[in-house]
Amino acid sequence: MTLPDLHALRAFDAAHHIHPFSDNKALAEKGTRLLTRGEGVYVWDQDGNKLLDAFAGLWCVNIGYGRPELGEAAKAQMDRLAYYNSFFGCTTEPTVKLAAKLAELAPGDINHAFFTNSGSEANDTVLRMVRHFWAVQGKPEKDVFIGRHNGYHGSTVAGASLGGMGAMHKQGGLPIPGVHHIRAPYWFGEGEDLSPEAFGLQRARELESKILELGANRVAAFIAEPIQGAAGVFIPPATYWPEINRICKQYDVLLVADEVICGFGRTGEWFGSQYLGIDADIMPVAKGLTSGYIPLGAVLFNDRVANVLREQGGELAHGFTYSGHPVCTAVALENLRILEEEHIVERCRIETGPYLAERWMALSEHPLVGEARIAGMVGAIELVPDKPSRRFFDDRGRVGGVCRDIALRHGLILRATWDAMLLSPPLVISKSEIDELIDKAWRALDDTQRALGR
Ligand code: PXG
Repeated sequence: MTLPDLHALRAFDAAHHIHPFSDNKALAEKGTRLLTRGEGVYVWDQDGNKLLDAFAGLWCVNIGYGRPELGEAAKAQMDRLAYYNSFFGCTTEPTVKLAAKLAELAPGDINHAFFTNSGSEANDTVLRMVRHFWAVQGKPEKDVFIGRHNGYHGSTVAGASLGGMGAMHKQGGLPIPGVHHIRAPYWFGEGEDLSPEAFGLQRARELESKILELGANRVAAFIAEPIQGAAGVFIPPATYWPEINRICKQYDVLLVADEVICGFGRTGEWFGSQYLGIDADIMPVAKGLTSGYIPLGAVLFNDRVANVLREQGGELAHGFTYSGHPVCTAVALENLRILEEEHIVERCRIETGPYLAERWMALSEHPLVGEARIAGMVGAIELVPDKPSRRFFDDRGRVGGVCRDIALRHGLILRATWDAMLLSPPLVISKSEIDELIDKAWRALDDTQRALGR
């Protein structure tokens, strides 16, 4: 397609396409960026600009762009059997193989998969299945979920309710009844004078207080991201998750670790639960499961939950036309094959992840940076007005937006949440590409500093 055609498409976009999580009026006036091609860690836009995508699309393109094997797997499956459902006692070969593969990869006795099309649908599935799990054991009153403020679990009714995003709750009458939220272990923003360790314990114990307030007989599950992503990559203090494990066990509350971002190598382990030592009963996954090449999510369950659903659950009154879509599961299998056979997760853990961490953490020396943090290949830097104080800018969010736009002009895609710049590159990023990423980040920080007149 020629360039003028691409620009015409942007006009159609403004006229006809409503974008998610966007001020659509402002966007139509400004014009969207139209991405045309991707290879490895790079994407190209309508003007031919080559951009280093340090955000892996939307936390998902773990194997990088442009791997032909995934398209070939999709085509082979489409040619053989483009679709069949998993209802009426049926199944398909790639879907069975994927369920078995996930049982092998997932920690402990998490051995069972229910397939969805997205992370949001996975979390809607969690809500319904967990309530059913307790109800069929004679505990229908054990139906309350506890999530976290600024948690992100998707944009469907249950997903957005389990999440704790205030702006989402304001639209559409959310959260639904039976969902409560506790505060997050966001030490940089809220830890005040406590040590990270003391703060981690304090925030974990908010779960215990909430369970006691509501009554353990009423609390069905606690849901949280191992590392809170969209909110700003909150890497919890080391004391947080062991205490959460203890509390969930003590009060017999199911622990749901939302692995949609952390799953499939993001932290250098296959799952964030392994990286942080989380004893999850249930793990919703999506994104990196197919590296974003095709939509697919799943809920992974341990033996305890699956056995109750099987033995006592009766007919499961839940499912989607595309639960276990064979083309999507074939693509996922190919993605997992590449992650495994090319040792991508392992390399991220022992070689490229530590190198990225060393270089990313050095950004904390920049006068604009209040903190740098990273786990495997997911990280953040906090931009601050006054380095040692851990204080936010008064007009919170503006400087992050300025830095994001400047980074883009340097050919680097970084995500901004408020004034935190977020990092989540494809896991295949090489050391020289990491050098390029960091050089561009430094330049973006310097230019942002200049733009602030400092
Ligand atoms: N759980 C987590 C932890 C997520 O990050 C979802 C569930 C929902 O997945 P789907 O596939 O339904 O989108 C997500 C998605 C952002 C951003 O701005 C993050 C997500 C989605 C959209 C925007 O960082 N994460």
